[in-house]
Amino acid sequence: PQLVRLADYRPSDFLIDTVDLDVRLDPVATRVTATLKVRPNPDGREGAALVLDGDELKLVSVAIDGVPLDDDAIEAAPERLTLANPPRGPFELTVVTEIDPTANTRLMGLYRSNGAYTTQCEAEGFRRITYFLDRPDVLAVYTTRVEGPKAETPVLLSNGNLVETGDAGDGRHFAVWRDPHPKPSYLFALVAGDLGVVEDRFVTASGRDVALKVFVEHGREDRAAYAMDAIKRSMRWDEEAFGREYDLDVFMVVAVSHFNMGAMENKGLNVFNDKYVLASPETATDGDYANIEAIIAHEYFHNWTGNRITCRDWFQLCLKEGLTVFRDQEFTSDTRSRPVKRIMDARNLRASQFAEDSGPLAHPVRPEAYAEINNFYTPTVYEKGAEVIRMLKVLIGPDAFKAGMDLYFDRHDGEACTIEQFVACFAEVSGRDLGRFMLWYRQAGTPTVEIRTAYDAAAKTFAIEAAQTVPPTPGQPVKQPAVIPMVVGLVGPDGADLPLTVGGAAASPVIELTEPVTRVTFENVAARPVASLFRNFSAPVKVAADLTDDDYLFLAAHDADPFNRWQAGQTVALRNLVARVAALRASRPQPEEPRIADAIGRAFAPDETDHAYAAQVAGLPSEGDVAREIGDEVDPDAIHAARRALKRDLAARLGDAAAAAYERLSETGAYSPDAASAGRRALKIAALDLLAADGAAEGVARAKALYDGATNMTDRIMALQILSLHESDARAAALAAFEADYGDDPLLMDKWLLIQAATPLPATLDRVKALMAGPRFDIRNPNRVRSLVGAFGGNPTQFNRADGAGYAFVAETALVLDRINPQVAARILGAFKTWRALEPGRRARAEDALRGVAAAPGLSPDVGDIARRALG
Ligand code: HT7
Ligand code: ZN
Repeated sequence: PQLVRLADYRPSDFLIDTVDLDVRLDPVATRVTATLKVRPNPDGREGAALVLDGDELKLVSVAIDGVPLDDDAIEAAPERLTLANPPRGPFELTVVTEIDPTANTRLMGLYRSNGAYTTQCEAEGFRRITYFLDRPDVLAVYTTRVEGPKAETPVLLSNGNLVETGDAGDGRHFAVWRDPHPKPSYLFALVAGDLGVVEDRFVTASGRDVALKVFVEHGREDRAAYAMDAIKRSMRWDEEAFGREYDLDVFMVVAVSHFNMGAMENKGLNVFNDKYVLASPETATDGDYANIEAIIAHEYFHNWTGNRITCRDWFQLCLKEGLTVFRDQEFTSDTRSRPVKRIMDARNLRASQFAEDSGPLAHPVRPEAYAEINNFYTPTVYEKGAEVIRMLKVLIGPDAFKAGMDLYFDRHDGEACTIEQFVACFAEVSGRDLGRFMLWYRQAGTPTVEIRTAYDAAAKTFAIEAAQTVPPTPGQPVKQPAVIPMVVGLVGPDGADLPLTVGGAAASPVIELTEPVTRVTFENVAARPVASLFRNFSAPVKVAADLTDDDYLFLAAHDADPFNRWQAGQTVALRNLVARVAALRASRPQPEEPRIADAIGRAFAPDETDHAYAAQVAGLPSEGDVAREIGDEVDPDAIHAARRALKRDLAARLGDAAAAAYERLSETGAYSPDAASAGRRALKIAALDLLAADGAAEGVARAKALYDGATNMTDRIMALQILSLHESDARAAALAAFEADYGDDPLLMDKWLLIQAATPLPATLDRVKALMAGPRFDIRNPNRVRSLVGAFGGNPTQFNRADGAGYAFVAETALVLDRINPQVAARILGAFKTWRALEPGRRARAEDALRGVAAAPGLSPDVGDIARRALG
């Protein structure tokens, strides 16, 4: 396969200053006339041919300055339009193409779903609409005329401000939109259909009156209020936290049902997967509300980090994605609970990014080569990309970080930038050399930091020795030490932090690990402390410290850092789970650690008021966490059994406390999605989960009662999820009732599909196959595919069935889907990202399945790339 390499970047030979698009909508033959003002790029090669990108395009005509070109002046193919001898100076190029939006099942470019037209252009979808220099460093001002039938497309939208509407005859009408901000083609959008709208307004800090519009399917308008509220709060927050104002007269969000990802930040016209817009207490869970708020914020924040300042090339994807994730994390931290957000982000990073980073698909935050860019919208680029920025802030401090961001916005507004240009802003304001810090962008792999501590009672010193290693990853066998900010505290015997003194002076809690081994000795340490390491998860690393379980239990009770207080309990539980797995595999009795119940049980204390935080404390490490901790020869069944045994043990010890907490926290009053109320529900469900551990009859009865009496979707879904874990009449009845009640609501059926696909029961695979053949599934809808096949791929015991049937099913489904939607098919295949860590039997079966995919004829670049890289 053809690899695109960062090292081969060169500026475009031509620039396009303006784009006039005339789009005449038709279900199967949409005609697009693109009039482009083109000029040679002074930084490009003189005399070069003009090569425009295309993808499955049908060319109708080409003209230069109004003069049609003969066939021999052009070379036209569906994937390329070449003009060998374009004019040497500026010229106007008019290209007419025809496309079939109904046949577009890839959902890239212009497609039609449920009768409405939508576009998706990131990363390389614009070339499926017209021939273009479809690369992010070609910025143009767009004017778009959309024309369609009044009856089917009363709503006609594109980027920017509406400048004209009118009748086009024949029952058709048109709208002209002009976006004054130069943008790359990937930010272009067009939406047309018969949609309902919810409207509001926002006045920016400088007094611009902005019309806000959320477009949804008719009849769903009553589910758009939360998204609208989140838009307004995001706009205000970006003004206050980053000094960024909105810059058009209208901001629009459109919810669509067929969408490859979560949402898309098209300039002034964000297009969303409807799952991340629509919410009501009866149909959405607390998690849905939190996702909607975060994703609305994320896409809105792109207006500055991504749209006003964009990427020079797709290798720089983390420039906009890592930074925008960082910004949405900060928004959520300010809006909800900062410690809880940090814990959830760390959990998520470990589950998705650490897993990716330790397997065959590992790549740097800024990759250096790709075969298919769609496969690099990954947790590494997004979430690790955000962690790198967070480390930068820890290293240079909040004031310099703010100054660096301001400089970045001032200096690069309207440009297409690189990571080097971004980091240079922080180097400049802080006066620091950040050259070595750049390794975080270049080196893949999660560093491990091994810590040794020593207290010298006579000298009253406490020494910390930190040894870092970065593991080899595909294409990178040898690594250099990273620059790792380790934020520490020394917790004294009374539980209070001790002052930090080094060299006779007050020391910063930020220790910079820059060498293979870094040592620091704290002075005047009156009594043996317990080291609290990597407070607030100050770096995305694995930590192996010489602290004892006693030390961690002490931190779980006393650490002033809420992240590490949570982490300490998790570490003890994780150690016990690893020991339990080893015992199971050696047929030894299960090792018990009764004090885990003390750490976890704190969550259910009657005087606990921070319920959201307590819910995190009550949660055990996941099966994936245990698998990663074990590292190789992983047996998912043993891990599942060990975790179940620990839960049983905890249920026996904490049953009364959990039951009391469940009663105390049970819902009174009307549902509200706010963070405190959601936290209360989360803790209640954690208590119920423990009470129902191992299918305990009393807990199952409570879950059934909660399901039957639920007054909101959070309780209903959580009860269903708990009931689904074990075969029972209550399980079957609740699943049947849910389908009967919500069968006509696809987003609720997604939850129903997901719960069944994620169940750790031997019947799961057969049920998933049956569901796939049933009426609630549609392979053309990515949400359905993710809910059923994606969730199955994340099911630790059933995807990893010892007989290999789980692997075969996902591989076969990916091949079928590849013919319809390669991007989503490639995502489904991501289930194999940790296959090499499995025990030999499963490993061999997973490899067989992957080899079958790789050998299949006619693979898309998307699936071919994942299969080949997964096999290594
Ligand atoms: N920038 C977007 C990423 C994206 C995407 C979205 C929908 C469909 C296909 C897509 N390809 C890339 C979303 C974001 O990160 O904000
Ligand atoms: Zn994004």
